[in-house]
Amino acid sequence: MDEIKDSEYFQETPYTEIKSFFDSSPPLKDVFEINRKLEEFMERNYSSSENKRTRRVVCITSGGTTVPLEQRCVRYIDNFSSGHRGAASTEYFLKAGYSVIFLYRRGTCQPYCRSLPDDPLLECFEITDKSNIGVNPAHSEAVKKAVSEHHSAVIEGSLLKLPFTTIFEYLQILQLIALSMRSLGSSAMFYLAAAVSDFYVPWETMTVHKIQSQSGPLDMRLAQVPKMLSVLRKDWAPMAFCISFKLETDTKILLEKADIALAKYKMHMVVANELLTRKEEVIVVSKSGNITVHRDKNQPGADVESPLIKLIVERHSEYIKDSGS
Ligand code: 9Z3
Repeated sequence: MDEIKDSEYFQETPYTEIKSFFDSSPPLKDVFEINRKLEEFMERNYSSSENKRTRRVVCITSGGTTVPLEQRCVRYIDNFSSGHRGAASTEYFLKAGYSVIFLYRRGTCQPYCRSLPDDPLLECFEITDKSNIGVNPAHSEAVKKAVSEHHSAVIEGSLLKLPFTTIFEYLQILQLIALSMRSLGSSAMFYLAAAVSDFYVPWETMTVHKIQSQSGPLDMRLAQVPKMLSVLRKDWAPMAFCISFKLETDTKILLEKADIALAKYKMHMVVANELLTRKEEVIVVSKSGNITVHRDKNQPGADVESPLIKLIVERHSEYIKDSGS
């Protein structure tokens, strides 16, 4: 069994490490557009003026981050995540009345698209006569449901989708989102299901051009990605309700690791899951004890996210009540 060292409990990420990560990251391309979308979204969903809606807002992160090996990137290291957890959770949070900022890896599973075939454009549509195109009847129910539910979330303005690819983009956008949600106080929630790289190549030490293979075996040293969870809790959005995920493939260390994350990063909940059984059950770890949440096996197609989000919403309501807002 992996030995978990005491230092893992007590070491906090030094601010200098976090600052140097951001200072040395390549600048975010669409920063103005992202900030504009965030401002518009917050204005629509949360305002102190009485005649406007005041809603709970959750930032859901989804999919894996990449670590480029070259600045003009041909090769990269990836973190596994299909995005199913984030997409399904988005649907359940919207159903529960939350507004959702969905920070997702480009190309991964999207809300309301889970029951569509792998290649929806080509498989769901067919040529009906010479000039028209229609929905293949085999998929018409799934398409109708996906389109109408997605459209109502978009028209209502309760779903904002922001894509990322690299670890640099992910952490920079997460910071922008957190700072824009700061004023929501305890109505804000972070549900951090993205699979985030632990190691990366700092931009300034990265080769610009494609690494050449004739130089023999590749020998490279990866730096540790500073953990941003503590700075999210302490500085970016100190009143927000924060849930992180812990993924392991060895069940023997899963709960121990989740306990460490709960204490070290002062999370309100840690959702512990094992790779092979992640769609069947998760264990919610919090100060008040552990709760195992299962998918309802008697209902075909039932998701583990359904009871999971129900539990989280209950806990968030208690948190809002206790914090007096
Ligand atoms: C998770 O544990 C997610 O539940 C999964 C979902 C990635 C397993 P899918 O997208 O899978 O439905 O295919 N996410 C967090 C993974 C992670 O990187 N956690 C870090 C860690 O375990 C903490 S931030 O150290």
